Amino acid sequence: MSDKSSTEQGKPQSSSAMAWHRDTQAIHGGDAPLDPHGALVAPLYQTSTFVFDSTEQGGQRFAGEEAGYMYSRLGNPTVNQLEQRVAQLEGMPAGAAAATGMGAVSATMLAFLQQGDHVVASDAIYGCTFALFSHLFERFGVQVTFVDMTDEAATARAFQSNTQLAFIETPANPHLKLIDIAAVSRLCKQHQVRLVVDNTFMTPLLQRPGELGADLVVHSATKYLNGHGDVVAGLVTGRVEDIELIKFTTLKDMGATMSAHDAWLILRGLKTLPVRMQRHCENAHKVVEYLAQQASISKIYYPGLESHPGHQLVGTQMQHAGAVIAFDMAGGYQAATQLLNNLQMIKLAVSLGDAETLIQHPASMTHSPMTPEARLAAGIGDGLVRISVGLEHADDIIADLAQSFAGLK
Ligand code: 4LM
Repeated sequence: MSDKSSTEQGKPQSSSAMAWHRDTQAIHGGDAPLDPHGALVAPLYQTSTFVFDSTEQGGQRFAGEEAGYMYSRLGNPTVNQLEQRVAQLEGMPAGAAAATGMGAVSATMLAFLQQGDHVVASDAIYGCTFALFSHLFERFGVQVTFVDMTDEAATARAFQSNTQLAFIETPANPHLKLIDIAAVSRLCKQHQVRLVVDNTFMTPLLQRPGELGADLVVHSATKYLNGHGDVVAGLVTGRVEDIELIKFTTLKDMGATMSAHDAWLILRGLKTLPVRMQRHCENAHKVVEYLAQQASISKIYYPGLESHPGHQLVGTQMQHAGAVIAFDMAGGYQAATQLLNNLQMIKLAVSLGDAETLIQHPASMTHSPMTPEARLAAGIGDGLVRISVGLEHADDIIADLAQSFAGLK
């Protein structure tokens, strides 16, 4: 089987679509010509395989000599439309969709790594990304140095002659550590290392890492991009050659590709991304103002607060502080547990970016794959709580928090 197809996949974005406002790209990005019935909404190509006119045609498609689809793991029109839309939003030439955010992270990293290579990674990342980099990569002879990427000198020292990739999340999960993407990108360029940025918490509406020098931008599309809590999915965008390598090696052969149905749901979700993000952010501001008055909270982590390290990046690197807030309960694990257990409307669940406000306990949930030492080093304590502020009326979110804070013993 050829490693390449010559379908629409990886095709550079048209210049007119790249010039649209993001609100327009969120709705029309990747639009195909009208379907034969004139349906407004692009059809869902819920098919595993594609029929050839002749044996010769099938052979030519597999050889990459004729454009056209072959098999949905190798490419699907619905998935391709989503890939193009997200690439446009990120301002990147091409995109690849994965079955989950972790599928996107692992397919992206593994496409460029081999035994003996080294990765420089931020010490503040999602728990399963940490597990992938530390536990799994080690088994395959790839070493990762975790470093505080807000410290430029320490980051510079972490690069080695065999470093192939650098990986950051900003704002980072779970407590919103901010990293200067342009500064890390300069270091990466000096060392001829690709920079991968996980942009899940911001979405391309609030931050476009490609414009700041990132080579590859990954997403858990499970979160804001879909926005409705009914899909797990991932995306990566970047240069055409890099995306083709990811698509036709790690994604194709390891098989973590996205289903057409999930792509169709995310295409629908994306249409409201700009209005959802605006409301998420407005609500988060109100919630953080409320949290700031609570005596039982010892520390709040929110990039919009002037006290937050890296706050100067809000308004420059990132257009807004976003809608995820973390805070330390002065009473530690017990107080955090009580607060979470007494909520009524707010849902106690991992994930973020949904219409529903979600709250969780990182040390025992999203960041439980980290070793206690790594959690300690990253400042993820047992009293830490993370809230993803949803789209409900802000007064109702605050009222639920208020009744739970009032009940703390
Ligand atoms: C959570 N996060 O935090 P999939 N990158 C970032 C993430 O936050 C996540 C992933 C990748 C959470 C999941 C339970 C910054 C996930 C991985 O879950 O594989 O789509 O994304 O609550």
